[in-house]
Amino acid sequence: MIILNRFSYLSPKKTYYQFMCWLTILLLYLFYPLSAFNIDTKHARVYSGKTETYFGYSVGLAHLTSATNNVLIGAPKDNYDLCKNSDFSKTGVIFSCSSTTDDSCSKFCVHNLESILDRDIQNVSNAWLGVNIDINPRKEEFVTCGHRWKSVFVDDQYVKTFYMKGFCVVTTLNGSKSRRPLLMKSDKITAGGTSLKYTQDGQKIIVGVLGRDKYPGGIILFPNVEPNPDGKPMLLSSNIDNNYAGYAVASGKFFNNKYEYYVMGVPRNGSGAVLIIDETNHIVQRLQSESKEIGSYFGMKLCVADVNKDGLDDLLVGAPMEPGQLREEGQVIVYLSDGKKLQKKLVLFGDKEEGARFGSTMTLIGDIDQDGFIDIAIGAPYENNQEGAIYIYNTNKEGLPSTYSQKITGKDAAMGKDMKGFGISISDSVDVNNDSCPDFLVGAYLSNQVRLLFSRPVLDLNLELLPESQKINFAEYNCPNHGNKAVCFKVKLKFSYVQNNQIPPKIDLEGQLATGSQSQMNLSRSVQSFGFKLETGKKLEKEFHIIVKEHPNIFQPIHITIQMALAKNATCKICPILRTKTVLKKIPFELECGDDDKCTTDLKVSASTTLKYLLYQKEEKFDIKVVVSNGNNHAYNSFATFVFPKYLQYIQAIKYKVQPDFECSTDSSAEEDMVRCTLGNPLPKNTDSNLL
Ligand SMILES: [Ca+2]
Ligand SMILES: [Ca+2]
Ligand SMILES: [Ca+2]
Repeated sequence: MIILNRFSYLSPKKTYYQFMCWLTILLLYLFYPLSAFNIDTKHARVYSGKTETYFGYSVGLAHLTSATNNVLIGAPKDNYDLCKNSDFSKTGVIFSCSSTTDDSCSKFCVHNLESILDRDIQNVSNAWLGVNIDINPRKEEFVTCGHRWKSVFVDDQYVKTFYMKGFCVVTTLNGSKSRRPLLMKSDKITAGGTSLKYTQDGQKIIVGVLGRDKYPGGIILFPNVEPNPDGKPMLLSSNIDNNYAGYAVASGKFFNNKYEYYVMGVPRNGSGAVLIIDETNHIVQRLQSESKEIGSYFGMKLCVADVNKDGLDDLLVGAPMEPGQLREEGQVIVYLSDGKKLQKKLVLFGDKEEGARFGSTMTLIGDIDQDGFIDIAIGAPYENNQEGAIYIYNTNKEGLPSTYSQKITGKDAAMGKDMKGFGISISDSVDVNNDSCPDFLVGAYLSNQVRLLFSRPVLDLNLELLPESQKINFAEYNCPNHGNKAVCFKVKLKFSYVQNNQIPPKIDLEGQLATGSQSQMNLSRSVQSFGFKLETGKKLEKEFHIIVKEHPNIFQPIHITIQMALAKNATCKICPILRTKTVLKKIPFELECGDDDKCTTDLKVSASTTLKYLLYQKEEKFDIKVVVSNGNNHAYNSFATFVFPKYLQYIQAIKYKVQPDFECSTDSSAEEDMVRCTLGNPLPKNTDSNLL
């Protein structure tokens, strides 16, 4: 088969090369169906920290305010040496940076706390301040913790020992005032601030704390008000082992009553568990890991999001150490709420790479592809020998799909730098450059790098592929083809798009139309390229003539595929990404075999000859007349084979009352010769095919 459109003819040679090119693209498409979508990795903003400071271990992106830099980056192993009167070392540092300039970070005096804390009873060296950052969703402030912050403990003999109690601090985004510590006063805890999260209304701060000695950990809930109230410990009862309860915290309105419930991960409870608790510290649901692996760390990370847009929050639970086929591939288990309970729905895996620890980070990044449904980024910071990667999952009306739409590796976002640990932290999204497309931060702490990634506008192309008839009549030779008659049909292609602020009013597109039956793709697939300018609000039509030239398998439909792309020379400043790129239409052949489309033939063959007997040693020419009749449905791909001994010589077949594509070919083996003749495709019902 070849394709013609009304403007140009493709030579078979050109078609072949285009076909090979297309085939390569198609195979790539088949094997990497979810390559780049709309997050731009070529123009990311770069922030670099000092070596071995874990710069980027945490990140936070705030809405632009009048006074502040809106990029916050934690470097928990950096030296705090800027703010006045400080002689602590390696406390950990928060940097604030501009979202409009690369490497524009300066240290943020978030813990200038000498006026609040008695330094005799504090040791803030190696405190890991900046281990996490959460930005208040309702107010220009953020909270960060140093979970290794040490406080003094005085025993009965007045012996002082320091132990790691942890510490968090709330501060305004512009740093001008209100540095408010959150003090961990319970003696039962350690590493307070291992995790933290604002409640959805920003009124409370949920701080995850680990248990000390025989005590299990849990949550301390701090009211987010001035001046400095104590938190409410919501620790688990002591008959539960110290099992890292509180390693991850979250909150969500999961159930029909729309109350906000608290969630804590308990990753060392066997293979891990997650508890949903209410305001009175009552456990309302327990999610237990189904993994057989002790130490899969189910519950090490949590993400609350309404992934199926039914108004009820759902929960994603990370199990980053979960092995698959390989060690520490990691996975994320998705629980959907039915209003009464969270129910396990599906498991996400990323690319199942060894040691990736997929699910170490999960962030709701807003509607990154602008389709009205929220999107989620999941980090696998140790994938590919610690290079790291993030995976983007776009929810849709069915919920969260099991396949990702884009994977960004550390290498993709390297911009010439070394990248390690990419995906350890992912911020919420904010449109920082005013193009209506959300942007977000990703940290790569092992190489002390952070990237601000920009999403690109998405163009929803309306693509319609309309064949002139629903079936191809192969019995009807309706168009000329190099002096012969051939079977032809037309397809019409309609394009349009709706412009918004981000999409230019005129846009150059290019496309490829390919035909072939899937089973014979490498035999008969044929491609044509075309380019055009599309204007907003206008429909554009193109018509293609398709010639069916070869002998197709007419029991397989013809596959017509349109693949669209932005023109390579498109002149847009920020070019959009096409959401609808491919349309496939399958057009079956008209078999004319009744309502059931099953072709039951009734082929009969008879042969007669002009010769009564052969005389030995006498050369004599004679005819054999063969009549094949078909009494039932059309017979497709039918042929007659003549086999005769070597002492006879075949001269020619004379067609007489046969179908147009009659063709004979010869073949031979050691003992006999053969002639094979096609009988027409089809040999219509109630007809004879006579060969001489
Ligand atoms: Ca939901
Ligand atoms: Ca979306
Ligand atoms: Ca943007």
